[in-house]
Amino acid sequence: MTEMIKVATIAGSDASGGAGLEADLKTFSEYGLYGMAAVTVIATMDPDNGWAHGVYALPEEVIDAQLKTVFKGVGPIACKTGMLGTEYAVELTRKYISEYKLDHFVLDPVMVCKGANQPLSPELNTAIAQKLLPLAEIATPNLFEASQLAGMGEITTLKQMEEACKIIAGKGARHVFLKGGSKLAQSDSSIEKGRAVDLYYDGQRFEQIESSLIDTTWTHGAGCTTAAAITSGLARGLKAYEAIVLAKKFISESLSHGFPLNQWVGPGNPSAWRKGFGV
Ligand code: PXL
Repeated sequence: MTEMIKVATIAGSDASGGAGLEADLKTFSEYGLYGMAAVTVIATMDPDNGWAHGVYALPEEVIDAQLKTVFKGVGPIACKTGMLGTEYAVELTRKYISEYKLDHFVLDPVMVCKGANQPLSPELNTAIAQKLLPLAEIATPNLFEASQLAGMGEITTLKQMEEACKIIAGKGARHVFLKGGSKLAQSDSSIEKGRAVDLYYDGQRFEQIESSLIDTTWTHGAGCTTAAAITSGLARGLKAYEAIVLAKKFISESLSHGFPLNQWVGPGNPSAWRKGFGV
């Protein structure tokens, strides 16, 4: 009997299935891992109201009980966070990750959902930066999240991305993967149109990770899937940079096979990675 590698996500549930812990678990599975989940909030979307998002936080004791199940009861080798939603979820996450000395912790600092342009709250963003960045093996902010974590204004150039990475690493993340994605080429004229440029920083060295932009609107859950793929790579023994490069391939494949769920939203397809299942 081969032993399964166990990983966990501490994240919100996306009832529509494309993002949040649903995306994480699907991704873990594609990497051949055993996935666990502690639910922090439940996100809903209303088809009678233009797909407006609702976010329902679970009570503190329910999150605590789930984290106990996951960390004390089983013990993952790696863990990621997604939408935490409340300051008590941030504090509980800090407590369990430090108590169980989890090295492979990937912090995806989710601050808004695509489609909901209201940041959850500035206090929450500060708590994430103060309590979770010091524990993170890798932080995976997008441009907006990086500006919040670094306490900078809007990030529109590669130079500002470098500055943000340095500040975020200074706050304790051992590696930073800052996703410039499709946005950067729109605001930094030195970036060739049609290229997606992300930046990796390990505290000393920068690496630009470039890919061609995938022309799709079906990108729901891309951030969650990327961070889950990075976590999976670490769980499988890859170094941070290797895990990121592999995760980029995984998400590119997923986004190349995205599909609509309805007129509002469509996810990538993390199972696109699995070639030739004969159907
Ligand atoms: O994609 C960000 C995200 C993360 N987590 C949950 C979400 C979303 C966006 O919809 O619902 C639970």
